[in-house]
Amino acid sequence: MTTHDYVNGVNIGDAGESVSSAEPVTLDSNNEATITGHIAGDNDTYRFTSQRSGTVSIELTDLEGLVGSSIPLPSVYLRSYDSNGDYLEKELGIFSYGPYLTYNLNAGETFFVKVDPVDFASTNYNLSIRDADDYVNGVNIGDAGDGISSAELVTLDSNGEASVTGHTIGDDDYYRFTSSGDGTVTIDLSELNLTASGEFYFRLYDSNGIEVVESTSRGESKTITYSVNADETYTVRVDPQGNIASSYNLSIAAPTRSGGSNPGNEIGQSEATNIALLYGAGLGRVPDVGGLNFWIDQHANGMSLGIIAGAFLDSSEFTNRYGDDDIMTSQRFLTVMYDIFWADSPTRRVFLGGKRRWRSKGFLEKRF
Ligand SMILES: [Ca+2]
Ligand SMILES: [Ca+2]
Ligand SMILES: [Ca+2]
Ligand SMILES: [Ca+2]
Repeated sequence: MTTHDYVNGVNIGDAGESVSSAEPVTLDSNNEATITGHIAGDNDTYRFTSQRSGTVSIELTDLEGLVGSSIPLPSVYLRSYDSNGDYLEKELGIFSYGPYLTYNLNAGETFFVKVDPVDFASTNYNLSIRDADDYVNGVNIGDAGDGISSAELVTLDSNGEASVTGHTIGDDDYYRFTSSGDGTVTIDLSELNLTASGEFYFRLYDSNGIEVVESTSRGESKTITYSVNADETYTVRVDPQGNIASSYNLSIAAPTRSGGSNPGNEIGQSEATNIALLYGAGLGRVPDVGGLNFWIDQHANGMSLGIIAGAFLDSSEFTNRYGDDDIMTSQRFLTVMYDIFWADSPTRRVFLGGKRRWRSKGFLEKRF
């Protein structure tokens, strides 16, 4: 058993008793540091300097005689102090879990932590300063919501994948994602740092908020697989039992649309644009959303653009405005088409280069 204190692996002898004699600790670029120490009735006090803004979790673990013991001896207080050395708060380590505190830091800010045994207790300990924020695809989102309704949105990339680096201090973290395809989603929870008795639940909820998978296995990693449907939203819950603090990695690999069962019922952006242009050509106006989606669905289900163009020309909207295209002369039809395109500049711009080819009303159907 060592009786020395180690800051990031360096033996510093014995950390000071109070704020005024605190051992200095420079946090790394992630605002993290690891200390292994020993107390024998004395206090160990450390001074931390933040490298950036964010929330840190200060965790005291591996207290001897606490883990697995029903008798809370020795008991140890973890105390924090602000940059002026003014006392902030304390947490007592008992039973299975060591104490932890959180602190919101500004870049360059200093704070102090004291390991303070009750009644001259002796124990080894680990003291970890960890970045306590959650990151979705590398973006700091603070803390993911603690319920389904406040779940953090996770955007999947074109491969259906996303990664989360998170942290819990006994609270739950919920994340929701929408699968773009039908198939099996695989969700990994890993890199948990647990005490011997720490346990995580890991749950998946469907779009109705019904729990569909529960993983209760112990260990440093867990995997959920589930058959998901395209365009449905699912929620993942990182659910530590008790007040354990831990960081974790969460990765999501969902099926993509190309792996879906009915790609034939999807049309591309250029096809949708063609239908929108048909509105301009056939009706002389910008499409309404409902009508555009109706014709996009018709086209996705096999109706050709030529037939759709004909439907526009036969519509009461066209007939009421310009007359029946089936009985109008070709000269009249061309005049109508020119009126439409000259009146509607975005459409006209698209068709201007080809206007000399307007020789018969059959052109409109051939054009598409
Ligand atoms: Ca010490
Ligand atoms: Ca000491
Ligand atoms: Ca969190
Ligand atoms: Ca949370």
